[in-house]
Amino acid sequence: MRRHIAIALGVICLASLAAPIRSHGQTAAAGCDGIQIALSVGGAACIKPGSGQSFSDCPECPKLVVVPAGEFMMGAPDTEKDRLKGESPQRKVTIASPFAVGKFEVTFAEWEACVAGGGCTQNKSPNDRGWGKGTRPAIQISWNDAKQYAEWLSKKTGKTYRLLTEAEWEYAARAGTTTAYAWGDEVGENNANCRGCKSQWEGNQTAPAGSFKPNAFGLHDMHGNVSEWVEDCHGDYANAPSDGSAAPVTQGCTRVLRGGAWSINPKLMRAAVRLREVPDFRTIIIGFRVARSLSPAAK
Ligand SMILES: [Ca+2]
Repeated sequence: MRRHIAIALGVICLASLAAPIRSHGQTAAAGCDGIQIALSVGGAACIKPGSGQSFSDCPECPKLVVVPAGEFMMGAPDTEKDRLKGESPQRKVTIASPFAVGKFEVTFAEWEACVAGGGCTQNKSPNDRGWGKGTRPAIQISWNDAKQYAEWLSKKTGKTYRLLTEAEWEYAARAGTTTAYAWGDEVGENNANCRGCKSQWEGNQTAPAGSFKPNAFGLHDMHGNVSEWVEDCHGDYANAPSDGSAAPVTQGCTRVLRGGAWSINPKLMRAAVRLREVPDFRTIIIGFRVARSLSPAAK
C-alpha cells in the first residue's frame, strides 16, 4: 500500500524501500518517476531532481530540494560586467550525481533546534540584532559553527549533511543560467535582499527566508540576504577541481563565502563572486545553507 502526502511543492511517498539501485547511485522504486530518498523519520520521499519539490528528514530539519546532475561553466565570462580577477578562468565542471540542497539559508529556528539538541555548542545564542529570529536566516555564524551544525544534523538523522562545495554552490545558484544573476544580467527590482536590490529590507537587515522568488531549481536567496559559507579553501581557478569536489585544504586556509548579502552592493552578489574569511569569523552578514548527499554509500 502506498500513501501520498502533499508537502509544500513535494510529494512524500511512503513506499517500500526494497528497490533496485540505479547506476547513478540512487534507488528507484515502482511508481516513482524521480529519486527515492530514504528519510530519517522512516519512509521515503520521491523527488524529481530540478523540480523544486522539497523534503526534510525531520520536522526541525531544513527543507531540501534535489539539484540534478549536469555540467556548467564555473566562473565569470570575460564579457561579464564587474567581473573580478579571482572569478576566472572559466572552466567546465561536471556534477556527476544529484544532491540535495537547503531550499533556504539555515534559519534561527533551525539553529536553535541544534543548540537545544546538544549540538552547536560553540555558538549557543547568535545575536539577531533585534531583527527577529524564527524564519530569519541565522547570522553571526562562523565556518566552524556551520560545520558543527552539519555534524549535529548528520548525527541526528543518520544522513550525510555538509556544506556545499564552492562548485556545487555556483551550479545551484545559476540553476542552468549563464547570466550574472539567476534572473538576468541586471539586478532589477525586488529580486533579492542587497544594498541596491530595491526591496523593503533595502540595506538595513535580513529578510525572512524565502521572501523572494526561487530560482529554477527551487532555491531561495542564493543571491543576497546572508552570504553563505561553502566548504572550500579559497584558491585560484587555474588548478581547481572540475568534478564538483572541494579545492584542496591549504595551510592558513581562508574559507569561501558566496552570494553577497543584505548590506552588500549588487556587483558582489553575482553568481560568480567569491569572498573569503578565516573560519572563526562571525558577522551580521554571514550565515550558511546545507547540502545532503544522496548516494547510498553516503546515506
Ligand atoms: Ca544567501
